[in-house]
Amino acid sequence: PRTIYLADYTPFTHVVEQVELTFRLAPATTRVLSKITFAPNPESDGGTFFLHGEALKLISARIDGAAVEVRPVEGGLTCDVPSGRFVWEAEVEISPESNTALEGLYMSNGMYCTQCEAEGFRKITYYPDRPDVMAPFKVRIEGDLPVLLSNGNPVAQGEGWAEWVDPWPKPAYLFALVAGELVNHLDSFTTASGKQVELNIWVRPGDKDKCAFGMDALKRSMAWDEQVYGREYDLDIFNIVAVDDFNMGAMENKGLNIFNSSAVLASPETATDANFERIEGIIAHEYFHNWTGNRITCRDWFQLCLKEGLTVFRDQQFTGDMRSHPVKRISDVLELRARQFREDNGPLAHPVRPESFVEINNFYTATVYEKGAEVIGMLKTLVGDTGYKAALDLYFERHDGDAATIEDWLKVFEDATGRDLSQFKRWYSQAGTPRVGVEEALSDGTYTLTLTQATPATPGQEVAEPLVIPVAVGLLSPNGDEVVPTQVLELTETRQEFTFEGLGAKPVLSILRNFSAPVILERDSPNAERAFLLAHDTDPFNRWEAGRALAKDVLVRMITEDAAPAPDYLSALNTVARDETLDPAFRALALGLPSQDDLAQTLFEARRTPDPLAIRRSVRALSRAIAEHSGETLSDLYDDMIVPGPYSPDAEAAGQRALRGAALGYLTLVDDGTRARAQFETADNMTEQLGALAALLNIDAAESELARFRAQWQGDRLVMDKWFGLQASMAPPDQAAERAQCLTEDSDFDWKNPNRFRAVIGGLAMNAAGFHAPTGANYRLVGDWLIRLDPVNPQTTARMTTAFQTWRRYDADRQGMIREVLEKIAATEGLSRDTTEMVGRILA
Ligand code: BAL
Ligand code: ZN
Repeated sequence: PRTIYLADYTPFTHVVEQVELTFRLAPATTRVLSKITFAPNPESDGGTFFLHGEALKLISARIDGAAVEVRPVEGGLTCDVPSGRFVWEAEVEISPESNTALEGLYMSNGMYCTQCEAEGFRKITYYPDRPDVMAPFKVRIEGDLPVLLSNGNPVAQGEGWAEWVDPWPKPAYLFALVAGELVNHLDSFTTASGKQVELNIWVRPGDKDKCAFGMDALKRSMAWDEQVYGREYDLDIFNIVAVDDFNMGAMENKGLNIFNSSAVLASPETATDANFERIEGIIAHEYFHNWTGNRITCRDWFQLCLKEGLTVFRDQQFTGDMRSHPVKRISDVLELRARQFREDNGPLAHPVRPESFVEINNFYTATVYEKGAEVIGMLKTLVGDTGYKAALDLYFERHDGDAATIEDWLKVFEDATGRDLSQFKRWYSQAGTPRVGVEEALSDGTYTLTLTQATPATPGQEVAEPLVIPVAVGLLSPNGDEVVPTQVLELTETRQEFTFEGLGAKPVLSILRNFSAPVILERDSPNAERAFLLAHDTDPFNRWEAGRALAKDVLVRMITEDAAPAPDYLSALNTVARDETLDPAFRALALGLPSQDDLAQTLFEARRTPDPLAIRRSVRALSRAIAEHSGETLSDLYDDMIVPGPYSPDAEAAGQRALRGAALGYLTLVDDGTRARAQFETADNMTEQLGALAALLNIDAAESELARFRAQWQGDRLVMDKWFGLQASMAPPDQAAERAQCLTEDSDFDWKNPNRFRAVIGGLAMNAAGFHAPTGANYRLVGDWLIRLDPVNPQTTARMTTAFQTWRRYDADRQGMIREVLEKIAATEGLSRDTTEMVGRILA
């Protein structure tokens, strides 16, 4: 397959002035008629006219009304064109019903829908399918279905047809069409300038009672973007559609967002608190793209982080404002470490703005999204709130209607704040997680902090340059008072000293407050200091972080030295759990232990080969010790944290349920599941029902509850995904292979549905000790399923190869077995470009 390079960017030969599309829908033989006005692009040096097109049956092509002879070339066609403006007309035939890749126009449960980002539009018709070609679209849909939707505003409709006009020029990746037997949850929103906008969430008839929360989240998102970023909505109507078969979470098509049903449908009975929060965040994310992504889009796909990093940053701010900033920050850092650090410290490491790719779908990654958001967070920290606001105002003013680049983005910050960002820009081009070292000294009242930085080599980047790292620090006196409030140190060199005057005694350092940069701190502070910070730090993130560092230290000693759970840690944790001045959601997070994957990576970095079974044993032993040590506290919490009244997904109630659920998880280890069984019986919401089921699965005593859960929820696809996912991810190591096999043979294992495939195969890959069971049976099972899925859905297959990205951490036997599986996948005849690239990079 061909590699594409950022350095090779050239503008398209033409501009598109207008696009008119007519769809005559039929499952196997949809006809797409296009009429596109092209004019020479003054910014192009010329070249051959080329249109992308894949899997299209060309019926006819005309230029200015006359038949034209086209020449098929790889990935599309060329033809001779007039030197000035001309009108291209084509008719093609496509087969939505046989499109299992879920890219382009496809069918899901009888409904037509599209997914065009990144390069799916070329499967709909011939077109310059690149984000820097923006045009207004007019769309006519003909089909025997009651609901026919596209982008923009509806302009005319009749029996079996509808016409839509989108006045805002957009790239083809934002095109969308939906047609089906759908019902709508209808609402409206009045913008700050008084414009009335019709809002709809379109779903299958049985799902109408699961839209209210999503609609409320949408209205809150619209209001928030006006208040915080001054961004108003710009069409008469905003439609959201829920689709069962979808590769991603959701898609921000202009005026017609298409959602994986798991990312929008929710009712108290079927969705957990975590689902509600995720839905709120994704609705906001897609809505915010209307400005950061749609009105200002990306020049080329290398600039993906321009819209994704910024939009993730915006949705994180939104969730923080809606809920709790410290809790959101801790959750985001947990995710960042679990997914992005894992990526950044392995064979798939790549810069936030990659410089080459084979298949762009492989770069919708935690690095582009989450590290992309961290980079924006650092920029905001460095220029301050006022500088950030001035830069964003300038960005919208200067680039509205543009297909922009990271250079454009950084330039608005430079122009608005006067700051030179040339060194900061390295965050976009340099992969790998920087390590920051810390040394402290106190002499004559002067406290000196020496910080160092180093970034390990990553694929294709042997030598890393120093970055601009904002390190937020505060100093506490030994009695817990803050002697130096938070200040941001700018670490720009490989080694740098910072001094603080007038300190009588050695202060306690609270460093990297609020996780001010996506780095790994290399600092072996004494556990007494960590316990002090856990009890006293004024920065909530670092309070949590101190507890986490303590837990990690205890666990590593248990794993490597067979140590007993440290009593100091147990009592510190107990104190936090009981502390009623702390938000229950925060306490729930504090009660969580580092993941088994996190521990495996920690051991690997300490040059020890992680043994997944030993890690699991120690985590379970520590959990049990916590349950025994804090039995009374946990039992009190379990009794006290009952939320009165009907279920509400709000942050406060969810936080109480989270703390109660954490307590239940521990208590179940020592009460034989009595409480969990009772909770399972009486739960009136999915958070409590699923929490009880998971607690019972954790002690391998959920047989009867699993059967009853299934009988109750058989007809609900999203809930059944939970049933599959929990079993795959929680099976004990010696049973994981057998259970996974059993789940894949289940009559409800609809493997072509990405949610279901991810629940089982992805769930198994997340079951650290189970996946790495010494026989290697699960490696082979996952490998064989990836080989089977690849011709059906390359995008989801390629995404799931990441199950193997950490393979070099493990012992020679496991590495050998994984290598064999990866080589078998790589040797599969006709393997997709997507999966070929991923497996090649993992093996390299
Ligand atoms: N643009 C793809 C889905 C998302 O990031 O919103
Ligand atoms: Zn996005």
